[in-house]
Amino acid sequence: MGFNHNQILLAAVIILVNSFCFQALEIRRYRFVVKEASFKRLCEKKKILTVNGKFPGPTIKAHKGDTIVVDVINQGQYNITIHWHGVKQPRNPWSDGPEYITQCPIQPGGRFSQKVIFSKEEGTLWWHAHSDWSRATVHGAIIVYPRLGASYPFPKPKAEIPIILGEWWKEDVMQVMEEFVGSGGQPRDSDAYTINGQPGDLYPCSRAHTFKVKVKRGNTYLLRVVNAALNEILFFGVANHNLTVVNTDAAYTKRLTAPYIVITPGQTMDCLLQADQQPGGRYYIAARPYVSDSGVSFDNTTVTAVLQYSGGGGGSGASPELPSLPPINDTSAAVNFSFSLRSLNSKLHPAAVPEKITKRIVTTVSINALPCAAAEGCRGPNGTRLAASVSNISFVNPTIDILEAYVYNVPGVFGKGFPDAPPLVFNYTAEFLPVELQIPARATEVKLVKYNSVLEIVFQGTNLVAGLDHPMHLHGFSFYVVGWGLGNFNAVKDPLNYNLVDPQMRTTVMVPINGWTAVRFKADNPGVWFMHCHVERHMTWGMETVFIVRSGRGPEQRVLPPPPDMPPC
Ligand SMILES: *[C@@H]1O[C@H](CO)[C@@H](O)[C@H](O)[C@H]1NC(C)=O
Ligand SMILES: *[C@@H]1O[C@H](CO)[C@@H](O)[C@H](O)[C@H]1NC(C)=O
Ligand SMILES: *[C@@H]1O[C@H](CO)[C@@H](O)[C@H](O)[C@H]1NC(C)=O
Ligand SMILES: *[C@@H]1O[C@H](CO)[C@@H](O)[C@H](O)[C@H]1NC(C)=O
Ligand SMILES: *[C@@H]1O[C@H](CO)[C@@H](O)[C@H](O)[C@H]1NC(C)=O
Ligand SMILES: *[C@@H]1O[C@H](CO)[C@@H](O)[C@H](O)[C@H]1NC(C)=O
Ligand SMILES: *[C@@H]1O[C@H](CO)[C@@H](O)[C@H](O)[C@H]1NC(C)=O
Ligand SMILES: *[C@@H]1O[C@H](CO)[C@@H](O)[C@H](O)[C@H]1NC(C)=O
Ligand SMILES: [Cu+2]
Repeated sequence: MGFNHNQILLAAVIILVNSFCFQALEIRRYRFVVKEASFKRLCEKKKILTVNGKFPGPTIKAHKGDTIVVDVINQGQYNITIHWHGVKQPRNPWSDGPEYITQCPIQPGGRFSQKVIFSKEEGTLWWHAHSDWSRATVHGAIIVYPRLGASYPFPKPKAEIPIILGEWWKEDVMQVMEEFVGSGGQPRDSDAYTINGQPGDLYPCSRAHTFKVKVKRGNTYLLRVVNAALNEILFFGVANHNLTVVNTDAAYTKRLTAPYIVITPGQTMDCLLQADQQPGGRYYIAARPYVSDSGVSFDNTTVTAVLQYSGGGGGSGASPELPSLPPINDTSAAVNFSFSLRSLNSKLHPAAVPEKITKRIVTTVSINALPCAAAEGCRGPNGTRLAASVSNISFVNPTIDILEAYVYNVPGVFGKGFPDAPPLVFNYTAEFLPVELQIPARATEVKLVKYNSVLEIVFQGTNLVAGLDHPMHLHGFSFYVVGWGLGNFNAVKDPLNYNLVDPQMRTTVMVPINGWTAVRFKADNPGVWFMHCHVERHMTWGMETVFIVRSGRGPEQRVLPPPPDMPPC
C-alpha cells in the first residue's frame, strides 16, 4: 500500500513538530559516576562506594512532570543498578533499576543512560542503588518542585533543609552482607546512624563534623526527610520544636503537627519547622530506632545534628537539649503516628480513591526459617537459615531480568503463580505457631494483572519466627492506605471501616507488627514492577514479589520501547 500526498505531508509535519518539541523541551542530564571514595567516620578511615565521590550523593532537582536523563557510569568494582524511588516512570520500567527485575546490573566499566520520567509526584523522593547492599552509601535526594508558576499548598518556607538519614558500618557493607548471607542469621548491627552523612556529637571523633543548620527566629523551614537506613524504622524529632508534616512520599497531606515523626526505610516526609525559639538557641535534631521485637539485636545509638539560631550572646557552650522521643519499643506511638496521616484532598490536590475494586489480593508477610545446608550449621533459630516470604513464597532472583524475559518471551525465567490469597489459612498472629509452618517455598513467581484493573492488596503480618513491622514498597505506583489493624484481617468486617475519602497516598507503608495494612491503586502503568519490604535484610531473605501490569490496547497504554543501551546479562 502506498502513501498519498496528504499522509506524507502529515508525516513531515509530525516529524517537524516532534523535533521542534524535542529541542524546545530541555532535557536535563545528570552524570552519576559510581566509584569508591575515602571517608573518615567514627575515628576510622574507610573506602565506600559513592556517586561522584559524595556521601550522600548528589541531589536531583526537577519540576513536576519533567523528564531527565541520568548517565550512570560504573567505575566501581561491583555490579550496580540505580532506582528512582517513588518515581512512577509511566510506561518506562526500563529505567526503574531493581537488579534482575527490570534490568541486568551495570557491570564494572559499563554505563547506562536512564530516563527518569516524573508525572504526578511533587515533594521529596530519593534515588538509591538497587543491587546487593550498595544502597547503604549509594543514595541521594530527589526534590520535585511544583510546576513553574504553581506553588506549595502552604506558605513558602524561608529555606529547605534536606535531612537524609543513613546507617553506617565500620566494616565494608558488602562484607557485612556476605557474612550475613553466609551465616544464615541476623546481620551484624550497624555502628551508627547518620544525618546527611554525619553521625553527630554522641559518637566518638564525630563532633567536629556534626551537621548544623542555621535558622533565624520568625522563619519557617521545610525539612525534607528521607530514611535511607538499611534496616531500621526511625523516630525523628527536634528538641523544643514541633514538626508539621505536609507531604509524604511526594504527595501532599493534611497538616499533622507532632513532637516527633516515625519514618520507615524507604519513606520520605516533608515537615515544616517554625523557628520560634530565642536567638542564640541550640537544639538537637535527633533520630533513633523504633524496634518492636525484643528478641532482635539492633544498633541502639542516637544520631544528632544541631539546629542553631542566629543572634544571641554567643551561647553558654552547654550541650543542646535532646528531643524527647518515644521508647524504642513503643508500637502504639509508631502506629498511631503512621496511621494519623491523611491526604490533603483539596481542590488542586484531590484524592481519587477507588471505591470499587477489580480484585483483592491478600498476602502474608512472614519471617521464615529454612533447613540449614551448611556443614558448619546456620545462625538462625535452632540452627536454621533465616528467610522471609510474601504469601509463603521466598522470592528467588532469576539470572536474567524479568522485564526482558517478559517482553522477549524468554521461557523458564519466572512463573505466573503468585496467589491471590495465602496458600494456607491459619491464625497468622497467634502467639505460638507450629514450627513446620516456618518453612517457605522458594520460587520466582509473579502476579500478572490486567491494564487498568483496580487492585486492593492486603499485607497480613504473621508471627512466624518473629512478628515484626514491615515497610512494604511498590514500584511504579503510589497507593492509598485505606485500612490497617492489629491481629488478623477480617474480609467481612474490616473493609466497612476503610477510609475511602482522604487516606494517605504512599509508595511505602508500614505493616504493623502482628497486624495488617490494606492499600488500593489502579494498575494504569504497564510494566514490570517490584514490590518488596524496604528493610534490606528482609529483602535479602526473599520478602518480595513482582507485579506485571499488561499493556492496554491504545498506543498510550503500552510499555515504551527499550532504550538501546540496556545493560547485558
Ligand atoms: C507542640 O504542639 C502542642 C500541641 O499544639 C503544644 O501543646 C506544644 O506546646 C508544642 N510544643 C512546642 C515545643 O512548640
Ligand atoms: C537503648 O538506648 C536507650 C538510651 O540510651 C536506653 O534507654 C534503652 O534502654 C536502650 N534499649 C535497649 C533495648 O538497649
Ligand atoms: C518496652 O520495653 C520496656 C523495657 O524493656 C518494657 O518494660 C515494656 O513492657 C516494653 N513495652 C512494650 C510495649 O513492649
Ligand atoms: C496519635 O497521634 C496524633 C497525631 O500525632 C495525636 O494528636 C494523638 O494524641 C495521638 N494519640 C495517642 C493515643 O497517642
Ligand atoms: C527449636 O527446637 C526445639 C526442639 O526441637 C523446639 O521445641 C522449638 O520449638 C524450636 N524453636 C524454634 C524457634 O524453632
Ligand atoms: C489468634 O491468636 C491470637 C493471639 O494469640 C488470639 O488472641 C486469638 O484469639 C486467636 N484467634 C483465633 C481465631 O484463634
Ligand atoms: C509454605 O510452603 C511450604 C512448602 O510448600 C510448606 O511446607 C509450608 O507448610 C507452607 N507454609 C505456609 C504457612 O503456608
Ligand atoms: C554481575 O552481573 C553479571 C550479569 O548479570 C553476572 O553474570 C555476574 O555474576 C555478576 N557478578 C556478581 C559478582 O554478582
Ligand atoms: Cu520486612
